[in-house]
Amino acid sequence: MIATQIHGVRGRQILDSRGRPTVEAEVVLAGGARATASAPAGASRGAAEAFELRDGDPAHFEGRGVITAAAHVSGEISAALVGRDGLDQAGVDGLMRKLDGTPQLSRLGGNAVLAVSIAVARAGAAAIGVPLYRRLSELAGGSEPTMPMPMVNILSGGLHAARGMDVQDFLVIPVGAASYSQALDWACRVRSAAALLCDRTGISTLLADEGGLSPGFTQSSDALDLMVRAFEHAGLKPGVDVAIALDIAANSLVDASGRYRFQRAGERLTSEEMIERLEAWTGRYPIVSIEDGLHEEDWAHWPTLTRRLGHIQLIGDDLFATQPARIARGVEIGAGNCALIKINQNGTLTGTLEALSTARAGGFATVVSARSGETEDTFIADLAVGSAAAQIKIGSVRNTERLAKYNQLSRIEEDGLPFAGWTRGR
Ligand code: 2PG
Ligand code: MG
Repeated sequence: MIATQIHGVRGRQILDSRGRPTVEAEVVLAGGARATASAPAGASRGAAEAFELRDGDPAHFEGRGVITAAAHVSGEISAALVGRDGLDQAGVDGLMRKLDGTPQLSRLGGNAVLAVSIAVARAGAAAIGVPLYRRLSELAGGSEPTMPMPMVNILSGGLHAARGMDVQDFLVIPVGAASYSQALDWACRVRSAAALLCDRTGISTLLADEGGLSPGFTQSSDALDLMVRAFEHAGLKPGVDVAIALDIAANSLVDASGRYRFQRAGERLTSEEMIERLEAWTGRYPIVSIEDGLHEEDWAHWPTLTRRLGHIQLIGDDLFATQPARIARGVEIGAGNCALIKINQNGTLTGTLEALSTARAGGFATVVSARSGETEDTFIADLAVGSAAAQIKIGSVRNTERLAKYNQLSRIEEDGLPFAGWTRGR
């Protein structure tokens, strides 16, 4: 018997930040190391994501239960993994994929497989007595652990705020910050300033799903104006200290005819018009990053978007869905210049690390990202540092499921790691 051999794996149903069930896995190694980990869940989802297995029983959590997925963890997955070396991450992940037997992990559930995958990584790190980010750095091929630049949600619309605004996320990137802790300080100042400005004009300051505000503007330009005013109110220079990132989440705008529908503003744009709109905003506002500016299957127009706006960061989220093959296609045709990395879009840690290295090899930037449905699990903080992704997107600086990750980064920062800073599109 070796101490890092998997002794047992258990699954259970817990709740996420929207009060919806999700899978937690608990892994015990033979030497006594023990770890739990849980799967996040998205609201705006790409078609190429790993499958989220839900029970569909209307009498139990409105059909959203994950009892079946949790049972797969305690049953089939546990039976296959017991006795395997917990330090053989690629072997463990490969075995689960094989056991599942489907391209999108739809039989056992991507939520079941992912929870086990990251619990194994955490248990392995505990067994050998190293911080998780160090273990992840090793698994990522020895990248130098680096503190990521955070992009922090300030205003929400789309599926994260009952479609109160057309654009899903307005975020701040503290581009001029010299350290992670300074970036966090500035982001908190901007978040407070935005709330104060909303409050003064009688706009509700209740929280959207990721802890952002949702002022419910009809025009996206009003939200962009508010961002700039919040920067100034916080005493920070727009475009120098702090800049704007957008997540358009264009998938959720497309109507049956393939047009981009800005429902609140009463507009329907073609792909060309959408590109022009993004270009106009970028000319008028200090925008340095735009995510999912076009639909996930609008491959025909992504290269045009990239030619026109490639001086800033253009992120593919639903477009790539953390699938190495889709990222490789994006690199090949010039669709965007950055890949969003979400562990549950891929389904395993090994697959996620492969997505990261595919992006990096193609010269793309990377952002490790949380989902709108999260738990107190802080895995992605260690992943962003260990893989040297250079950027992280967690949501707003509100709500414990978000703060747990920011706080984990603050703990890691004590180890004196270098800060990625901001290099693109200022
Ligand atoms: C996104 C994410 C996180 P969701 O679109 O980038 O903000 O949202 O988890 O709902 O897909
Ligand atoms: Mg997105």
